[in-house]
Amino acid sequence: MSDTIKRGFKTALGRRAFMKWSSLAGGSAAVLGSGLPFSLSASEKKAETTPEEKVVWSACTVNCSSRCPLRMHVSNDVITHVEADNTGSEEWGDHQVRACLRGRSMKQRVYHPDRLKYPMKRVGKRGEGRFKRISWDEALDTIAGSLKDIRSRYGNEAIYINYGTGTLGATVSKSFPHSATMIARLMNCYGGYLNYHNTYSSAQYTVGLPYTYGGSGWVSGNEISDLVNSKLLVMFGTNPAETDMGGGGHIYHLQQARERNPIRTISFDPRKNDTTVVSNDNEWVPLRPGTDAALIAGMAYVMITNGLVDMDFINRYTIGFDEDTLPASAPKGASWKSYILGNGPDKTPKTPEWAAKITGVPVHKIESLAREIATTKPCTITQGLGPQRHVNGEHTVRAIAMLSIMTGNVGIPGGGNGGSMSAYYMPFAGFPQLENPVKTSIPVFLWTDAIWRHEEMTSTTDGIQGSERLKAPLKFLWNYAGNCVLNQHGDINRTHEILQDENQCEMIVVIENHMTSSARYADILLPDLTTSEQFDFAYQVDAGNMGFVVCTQPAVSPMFECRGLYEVCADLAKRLGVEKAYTEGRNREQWLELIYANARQNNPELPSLQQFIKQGIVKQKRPGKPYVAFEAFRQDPEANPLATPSGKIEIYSERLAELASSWQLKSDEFIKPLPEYVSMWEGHESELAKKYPLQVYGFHYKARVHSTYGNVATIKDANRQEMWVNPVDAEARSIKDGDLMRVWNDRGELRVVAKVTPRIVPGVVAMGQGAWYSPNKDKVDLGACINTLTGQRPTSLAKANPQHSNLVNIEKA
Ligand SMILES: Nc1nc2c(c(=O)[nH]1)N[C@H]1C(S)=C(S)[C@@H](COP(=O)(O)OP(=O)(O)OC[C@H]3O[C@@H](n4cnc5c(=O)[nH]c(N)nc54)[C@H](O)[C@@H]3O)O[C@H]1N2
Ligand SMILES: Nc1nc2c(c(=O)[nH]1)N[C@H]1C(S)=C(S)[C@@H](COP(=O)(O)OP(=O)(O)OC[C@H]3O[C@@H](n4cnc5c(=O)[nH]c(N)nc54)[C@H](O)[C@@H]3O)O[C@H]1N2
Ligand code: SF4
Ligand SMILES: [Mo]
Repeated sequence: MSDTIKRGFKTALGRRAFMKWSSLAGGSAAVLGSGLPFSLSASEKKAETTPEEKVVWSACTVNCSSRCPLRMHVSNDVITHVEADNTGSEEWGDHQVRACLRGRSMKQRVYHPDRLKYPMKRVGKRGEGRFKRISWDEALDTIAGSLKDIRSRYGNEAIYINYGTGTLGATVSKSFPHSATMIARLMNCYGGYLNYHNTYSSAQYTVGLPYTYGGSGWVSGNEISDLVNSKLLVMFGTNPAETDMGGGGHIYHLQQARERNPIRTISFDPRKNDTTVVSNDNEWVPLRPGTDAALIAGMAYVMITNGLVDMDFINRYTIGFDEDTLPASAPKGASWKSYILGNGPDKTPKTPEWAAKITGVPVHKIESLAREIATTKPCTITQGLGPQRHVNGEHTVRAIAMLSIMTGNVGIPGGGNGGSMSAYYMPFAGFPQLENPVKTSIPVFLWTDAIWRHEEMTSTTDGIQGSERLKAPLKFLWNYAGNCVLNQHGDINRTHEILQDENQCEMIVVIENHMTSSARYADILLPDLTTSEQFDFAYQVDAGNMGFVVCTQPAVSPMFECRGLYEVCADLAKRLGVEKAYTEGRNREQWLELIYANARQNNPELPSLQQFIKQGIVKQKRPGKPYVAFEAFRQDPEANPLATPSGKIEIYSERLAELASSWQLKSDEFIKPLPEYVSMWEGHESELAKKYPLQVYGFHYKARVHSTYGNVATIKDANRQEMWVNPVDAEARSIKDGDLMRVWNDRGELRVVAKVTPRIVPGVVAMGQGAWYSPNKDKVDLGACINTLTGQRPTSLAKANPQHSNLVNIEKA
């Protein structure tokens, strides 16, 4: 075992290793403060040496926004089973945060046979999955050598940290955003790296909605617990029963609110999703994917022609509803009302008949729902992120907001702004970040483009930020706790092609727990510790009416030659000559102490660190009333204007009109100042639908969080990977429930079992996204990963991933 490895074992802090380390270090009391916070009490020490069971706090830090606490039962340095939070009570706001079955299966991930054990280097072609075991020294020397070489030839802009959300709930081992990772810290000491902006989750939302409401980035809706004040809940593509499953997740708060206030719910979704089936007073309104804006235009027609629009609200708080409130720069006929009534450039009234043809929702439904939504006040109108993960997503998010605006529900309790529901989070602190000397940033979805066509990419063609253009090709790819090299990025076969050319992207470093499809494309593959093997803080930012943070502690010793990221980057820093800047003389425990001290400054109610470690979890009920978005603006719009150019809600956006004329757009690309319905280049109205008549998308599935947990056999067995097919589409193709199907388009082909069900609208098929890509020799994906079928063409405004907008055909295999 090399010195480096020995050092790694010590500093990577398995509980035993840490004990040994801290007793060897001797000075740990001084280092760690008088309370010896990270070492064990006498009784705990006793437990260490006996085979008796001990219970260690940990957490599920994946990207499902629940970040559930876990209690690892350990015997003889082996996890025997996993339990959920046992603190608090049944009371909402002091509740137990009960992990879902995925988190409770954490043991299966820690001990999975595909667990990466040693550093490895690639010996076959990229993606072939042939590797050779190497030492940590060789691995780190190779990485440092490659960084020096690539930097000297292309500069720091050629180094990129890929999107990865596998541990975004952690602090030291945090994987998202890239700027908060230890890799970013290391690269910032070494001249920087190419940034990304936006996310795969919500780019169309975070880019689109601020044009209506101002500011930049995420626009929060009313807090989910504010639903106790509502009379009607209208959800567009919202499915917390699957996407926010944990005991601290949105579904729990939704149910709690409903128990207190059993309101009727209308769910617009191509699927009757799991959230919609759980309550009696839910109405499912199926519609075609990517057509929400048409449906809303049709409802707007009913509201406008029947005098159901809240004109007092419109006149005081908005611009661009009618011709009188259009900004001076706007042409005649550019208002929302003109668009809806057919007095705009397209001369098409957006009647319910017009909307019914596009959406598939019957005329009488559009009429009756428009009346109900306009006359039931307060009404919460909200959206998940499914509706925006489309070619026209930036328009859809603003169109959904139009319903809240026309009905005057913005800024009041029980109402909302049409955005996603928000949640309280308790103040805490993160790992202090260093500044990135490189300012250039690419849209997150365009990293493969940055490999092969960087010279074409400018601010007006590809949304490059921080610089006019992209000056260097992407040559060095860091990929930590992410599966977006292959599995989660668009168009797997195209990505494979791009990555095959080793002269283009020259080095791929993957840091993982398991042999994922992305890991197979690594040049150097590093085995990481799991959350169960290291000290960290796991922090909940999306917690309904109660925030919490967990002190995750090593349940078992580091396995095999796995090492923690902080320590690995410290060893790389040494090789790059930036150790002092990177560590600032601190080890992991000292950083955690500092972070906790910062957190206590932000949140004086936190207990001492020693107490926190002992109790494992801190919870805080939200003080005061649930958050109501734009409440101050509603109360006094002159004193509290929105952060839009006009200070008002901008139904017509001059800024978008300006982008539409200054950006270089292809003939079928579009940026419009109004939230109009625009048909998609890959949708049911496009030319391609003649060849591939079915729309397909991958919903976020309870079997996994993206691809994470996708290799846990028991969960897989309980949630088969299957494609939902309407009986009409199945019968036309003689497909029966349970049949294996061939699914294909010009980009790829997969095999998946049919679930024939009326819970999906005809003309549309769907399956869980995130299944593990596993191609046969003909590149037919037997794992049924949706990204075998998706594309790499970005949306017009956000330059984002329209991964829900795809056409395919299916037949019995
Ligand atoms: N077609 C389609 N594609 C999509 C989506 C979609 O809806 N449709 N959704 C998109 C969205 S919203 C997102 S956020 C992305 C998510 O994409 P990713 O961020 O890539 O998410 P995961 O697939 O969960 O990959 C996380 C990886 O982290 C690893 N991991 C977990 N814990 C640890 C750890 O402690 N250490 C290390 N080193 N690794 C760890 C897991 O093994 C897993 O491989 O996918 C996007 N892709
Ligand atoms: N179990 C589990 N939970 C997760 C995740 C996971 O992978 N698994 N991923 C997490 C992450 S990172 C994210 S970003 C969120 C994602 O959460 P979302 O993006 O909200 O999840 P989706 O399943 O893509 O979409 C939600 C609903 O929108 C519907 N939908 C799709 N297209 C349209 C449309 O055009 N119009 C309308 N009205 N509805 C549409 C889908 O059928 C689905 O029921 O979930 C998080 N939670
Ligand atoms: S997957 Fe999500 S809901 Fe399930 S345990 Fe993990 S954090 Fe909680
Ligand atoms: Mo996401």
